[in-house]
Amino acid sequence: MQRSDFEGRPGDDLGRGAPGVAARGRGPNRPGGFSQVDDVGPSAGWGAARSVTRVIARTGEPVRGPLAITKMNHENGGFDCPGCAWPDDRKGLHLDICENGIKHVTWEMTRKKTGREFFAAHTVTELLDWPDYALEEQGRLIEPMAYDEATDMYVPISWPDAFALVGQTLRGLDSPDQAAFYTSGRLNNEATFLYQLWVREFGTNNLPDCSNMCHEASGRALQAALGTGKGTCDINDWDAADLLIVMGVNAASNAPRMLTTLAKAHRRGAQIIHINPLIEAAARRTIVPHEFAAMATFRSTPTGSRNVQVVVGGDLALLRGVAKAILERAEKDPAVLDVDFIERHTSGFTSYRDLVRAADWSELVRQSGVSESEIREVAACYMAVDRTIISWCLGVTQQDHGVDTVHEILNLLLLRGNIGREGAGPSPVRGHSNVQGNRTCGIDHRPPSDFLDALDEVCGISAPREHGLDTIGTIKAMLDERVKVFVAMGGNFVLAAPDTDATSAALRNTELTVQVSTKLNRSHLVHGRKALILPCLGRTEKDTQATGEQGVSVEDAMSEVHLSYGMRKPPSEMLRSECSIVAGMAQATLPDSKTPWVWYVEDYDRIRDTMARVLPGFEDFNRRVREARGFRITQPAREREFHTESGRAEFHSSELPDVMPPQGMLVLSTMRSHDQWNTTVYSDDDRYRGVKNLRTLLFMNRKDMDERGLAEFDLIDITSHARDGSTRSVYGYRVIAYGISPGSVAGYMPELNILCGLDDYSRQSDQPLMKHQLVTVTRSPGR
Ligand SMILES: Nc1nc2c(c(=O)[nH]1)N[C@H]1C(S)=C(S)[C@@H](COP(=O)(O)OP(=O)(O)OC[C@H]3O[C@@H](n4cnc5c(=O)[nH]c(N)nc54)[C@H](O)[C@@H]3O)O[C@H]1N2
Ligand SMILES: Nc1nc2c(c(=O)[nH]1)N[C@H]1C(S)=C(S)[C@@H](COP(=O)(O)OP(=O)(O)OC[C@H]3O[C@@H](n4cnc5c(=O)[nH]c(N)nc54)[C@H](O)[C@@H]3O)O[C@H]1N2
Ligand SMILES: [Mo]
Repeated sequence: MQRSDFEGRPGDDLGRGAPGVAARGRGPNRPGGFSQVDDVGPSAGWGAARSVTRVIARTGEPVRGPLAITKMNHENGGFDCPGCAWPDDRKGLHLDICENGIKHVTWEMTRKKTGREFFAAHTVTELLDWPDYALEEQGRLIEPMAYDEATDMYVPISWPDAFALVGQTLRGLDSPDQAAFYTSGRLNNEATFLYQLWVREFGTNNLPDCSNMCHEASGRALQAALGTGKGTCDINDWDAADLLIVMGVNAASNAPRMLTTLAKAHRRGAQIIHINPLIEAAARRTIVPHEFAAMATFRSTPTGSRNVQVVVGGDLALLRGVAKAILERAEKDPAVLDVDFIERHTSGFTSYRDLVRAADWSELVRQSGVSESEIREVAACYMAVDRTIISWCLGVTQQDHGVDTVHEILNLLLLRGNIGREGAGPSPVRGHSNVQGNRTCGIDHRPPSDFLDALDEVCGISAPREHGLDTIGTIKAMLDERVKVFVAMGGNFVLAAPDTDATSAALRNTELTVQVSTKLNRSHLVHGRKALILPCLGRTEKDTQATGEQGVSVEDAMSEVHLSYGMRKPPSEMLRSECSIVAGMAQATLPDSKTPWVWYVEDYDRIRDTMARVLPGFEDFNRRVREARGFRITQPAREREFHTESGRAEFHSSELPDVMPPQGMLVLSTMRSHDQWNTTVYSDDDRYRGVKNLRTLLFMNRKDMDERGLAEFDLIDITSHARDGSTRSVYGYRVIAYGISPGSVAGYMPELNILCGLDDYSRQSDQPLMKHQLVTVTRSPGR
């Protein structure tokens, strides 16, 4: 049922933070207004099919799109879905695919091309006024372009000249630390390895990446507590768990193939608890995509057994409450703890126990927004089963105390020995399809010294030991001219990073920006005094080098590494692979380099042979990666071998943070819609949340609306209050009544990055507080 149907386009009311710069990433508003629908039905199924059909029709790929999809995530010769990092089905199911993966692939496969004629027809200043959607809609970038200041246009440049410009500018710097090298998590392992090798041979660890905004907190906590930066579970564990706790993930939109696993788990009687300020689609029911009978009869399967609605930022308090209930029970019934495991394998238990015992129930309830009885029910559920997995994503990590919350997840698992055995353990949901592989292969601004030692020895370089800049550090350094060259392997930095105004000013302050990309985006328009756009092959395309067609490897969220082969003819002969572009830039930068850049690119097996000698767990890489579905990087923590200082898994005792907003303020959490891939917005709909044709919105609890005298769809202004006292506003948003925890509000990234001040980042992880901004909400004046 449709609650309301407004006339007029919401876009008309937009007051934006920074004209010409701010995210305007909205899809094509359809005439006929926007709406919110009450009953959105189960996830996946026919709604998904309709949505996919629309995207395929728009990219003009009605035949090649669907054909390509049958080759996706296949064990023999297919390409890895460039979408999320959820592992492939172990049985190679032919339809282990999802709506959003399909959108993602067809987005790359468009027939449209953004060639030199396009750039000759538009100045950069003019393009800055285009919506983001329209920029990407122009199609694939097909030849290298350089910014020409005299005409304010991008003009063609040859590959050798482009490389020479990069090389000259980098060599002209006073120090290698005056350059920063960003990675978006799609870059394959081989290109990643060459990229970091180039950067370190050049002499810096300035390797910011999207992970700095994503799972930095998870990596830090996991490393400190378990001696591994990754989750320990694989998909078989998911299939064996009795209880799955899913925290701060919108699985139906962002890891849709997880729904199949959740549906299967529910059928075999496992419990599934979702912890989220919103009740998301995955917490309800799904139609499993490869179950044709279910598709045909609309038969859906539940994917959740309980929802716990925390307040934004309240997860740590909730988990501590669960631990408190368990420790209370343990006084009478010690068997609820895995005492043997705690004694043999952990350290820090007593101080953690004392801390939890001292915690005050009323404070835990206030800080989590969850009642004591509900917290106790979660604890009872946890104590009733043998095998538990806790999974989490950005709702947990993009918080001031994200590292502590991940530690608390681990504490809870350790209490009952839920690690290093089948069906149990921590299992973060990673983001980009190869973001985990990027870290494994050396994208790290704080590289471990044993990695650098191995790199030096095998590659004959002397890598710098000093830590480099992360995302926030890079923006600050560009602002005050400590960094003068910014190179990006993919991504859309200006929109993805916090504080859009500051990030724009930072990029504009540089001597040179280099973007290696597949499609035009805002980061090409907000550039340095000189700028290059270097177009690359996508993952679906054949990568042919001197010795023939090349495959590239990727690592999924569960540490499985496998090969991916493109299968389509590239849209232009001018395109180069990411490996080849890195090698070209490296050669131009390091004329005396002993690294055989060209030789590496001729045959990626040669890169893999070097990687095998540098990276632990990659022994015999070329052979193992060619086995069916590749191999899993060994995980000592999975075997209860903890590479921490104490040699044990560490309980971590942290203070309970105060996450409550001051009187009159709300806490804003920013997230993705269903029809979006990070900064790429496919349409203005958000199907599972029942929203049509509207992105400039704020989900708010009725109670908070009533307090402010707001009715649904009223126009509001949102002002954020940064730590340094500065304020930032967006105007003319619409309020949507939603079942979100009182005191918490939610809206969409990347538009709302305007509100996230540059200094508002976690001191634990240096992650921007994208899920915890203090805001005030007022009715737009004159409405
Ligand atoms: N289709 C699609 N897939 C994607 C992406 C995409 O943009 N589109 N992006 C990829 C990337 S890079 C990443 S990192 C992942 C992101 O995957 P998600 O983490 O699912 O991303 P968000 O959309 O930010 O959603 C955050 C979720 O956390 C909840 N949340 C917000 N605040 C809190 C809180 O304080 N506590 C708890 N418990 N929950 C909270 C929100 O309600 C929402 O359900 O997805 C990846 N997959
Ligand atoms: N407010 C707020 N901000 C956020 C977040 C949030 O939850 N809230 N989430 C953060 C997170 S988790 C992340 S990961 C970042 C995402 O940050 P990024 O990774 O920087 O952004 P994307 O939107 O994924 O990048 C899209 C662009 O990548 C390029 N591209 C696509 N495919 C390829 C390819 O195969 N090769 C190359 N070289 N380029 C390609 C295209 O040009 C496309 O426009 O955003 C962060 N920003
Ligand atoms: Mo991410």
